[in-house]
Amino acid sequence: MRRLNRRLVWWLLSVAWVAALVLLFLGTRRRLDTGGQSPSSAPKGSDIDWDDLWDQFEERKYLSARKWKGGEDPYRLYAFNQRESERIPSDRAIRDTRHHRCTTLHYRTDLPPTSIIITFHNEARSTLLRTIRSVLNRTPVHLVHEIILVDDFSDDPDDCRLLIKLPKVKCLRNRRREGLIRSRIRGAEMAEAEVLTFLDSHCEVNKDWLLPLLQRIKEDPSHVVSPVIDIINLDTFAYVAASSDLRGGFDWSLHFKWEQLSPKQKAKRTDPTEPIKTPIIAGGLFVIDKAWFNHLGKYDAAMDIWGGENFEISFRVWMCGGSLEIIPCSRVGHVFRKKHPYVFPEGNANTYIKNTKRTAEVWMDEYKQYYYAARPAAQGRPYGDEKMGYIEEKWDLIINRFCNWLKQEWNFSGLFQVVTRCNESLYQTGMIRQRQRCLETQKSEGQDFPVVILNPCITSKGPASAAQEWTYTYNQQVRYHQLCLSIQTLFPGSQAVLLPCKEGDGKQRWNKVGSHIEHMATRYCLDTEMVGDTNENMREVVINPCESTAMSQRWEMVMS
Ligand SMILES: [Mn+2]
Repeated sequence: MRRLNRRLVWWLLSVAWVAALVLLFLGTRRRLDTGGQSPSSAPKGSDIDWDDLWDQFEERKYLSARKWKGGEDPYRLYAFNQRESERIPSDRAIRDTRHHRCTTLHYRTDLPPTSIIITFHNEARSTLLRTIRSVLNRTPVHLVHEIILVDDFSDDPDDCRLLIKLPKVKCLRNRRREGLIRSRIRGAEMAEAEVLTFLDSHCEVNKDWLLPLLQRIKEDPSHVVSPVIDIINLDTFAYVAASSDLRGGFDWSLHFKWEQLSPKQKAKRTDPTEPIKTPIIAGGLFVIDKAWFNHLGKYDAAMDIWGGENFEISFRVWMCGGSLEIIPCSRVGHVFRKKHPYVFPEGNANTYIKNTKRTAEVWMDEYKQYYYAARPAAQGRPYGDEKMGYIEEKWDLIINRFCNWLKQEWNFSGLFQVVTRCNESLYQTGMIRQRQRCLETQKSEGQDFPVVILNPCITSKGPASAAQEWTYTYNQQVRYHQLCLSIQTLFPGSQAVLLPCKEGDGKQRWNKVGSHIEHMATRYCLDTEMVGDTNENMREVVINPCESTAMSQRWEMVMS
């Protein structure tokens, strides 16, 4: 009996062995079949396949490593030390630069996988490979749905094509030079995952970089998040920790710069792992929910090559009720260079002017004069034929989807001013009714401004109904043209009056809470009282302590 068992075991083992050989053979064939197509992808496989794929990937050959000659300039092609980059292994270890408290955080187990989009034009093979390899080495496998390389018409078409042998990597190649912006749009359109991660092509991601970013998006998909960007030294390729007390800022010429948090803001930050809200993102590296990216209208596709797109997308995110954050527990290194190594077909300065001018024209309204003052060369410059259609489309987008910038509890100079017009276009118009009667304005002799009364509603459109037409604005004013609903005194029973609107006057702010209209400064409710004791139709409009059962405090805003 025991002998029979042993035989059975041997037999089973032999079958398993043959089966494994057949599978291995098929697996190899499948891998070979996938090469050379565009767009195409590496085979899907388990983690175990990954090592296998790395073994097959002939790194030295891909890098076409060669001996550097004495007089050769290693900075010539890429404006960083190419020789040093080639000397450093693609999977080198780097220091974990996070605050030690980050290592104690726990992340959700249901984080969404992401499509990582890396666009490049004539990138050094060594830095591009290190970017990809650091992602594959330092990201949980199940969170990387795919890595989409968008080769923006590099001189050598093989740069991208050879890399699809790596796990999860796909390659798209543009047929002509499109620039970063249109390349990213192309990558995003092809992405299969629900979250998009944009990475630059000369980065190295650090330990657990992706988890806190995805976590933030899982919490609220309108967050657009960016890591702290560490510095990879362009001469030595040393990985250096950047300060995590920085946020993005800009001057009126629309030049991006890093800004120190103020001492007050720093003092408020008791938890170093908390996100830092930022007016502007640097633009190279960020994570965004795909549906939200599409909802915002993606990028301005008429922008060329590089630059300005980070302002444009940042303004859009804030104005449409999202937020931009730097997540200190996420660290990604980036090779910062002193100049662009590649060619701008229309010239570097011209392209930057065109792109930022589009941003100013589309988003900055009267504040664009500051832009022109800071960048006089932009005046009279062309900025693309699609301008008008683009602007109209974007304004529709904002108005339809109701940006709620002011609902954000905070603001910052500069950007706050930029959004003024956006907010002014946000209002609702209609009647404010109490059963069959409506708030009405009535001119009266000897008064500077019309008085506010309650009169039977007029539903047919015309001059009569105009006196019952109110506008409720984003900043909680109840307006009749240039006049705002206000009160005479802060005491109960005080009459509601119309006064010229004044921005920031608390007496002119009203909040709709259920069927009540609450006066913000006093917390009393809009109420009606009979005048004298006979005429039921004549009621005056006052404020009184709120009472949930009082019919005279029930209002309906019939707004469009
Ligand atoms: Mn870069």
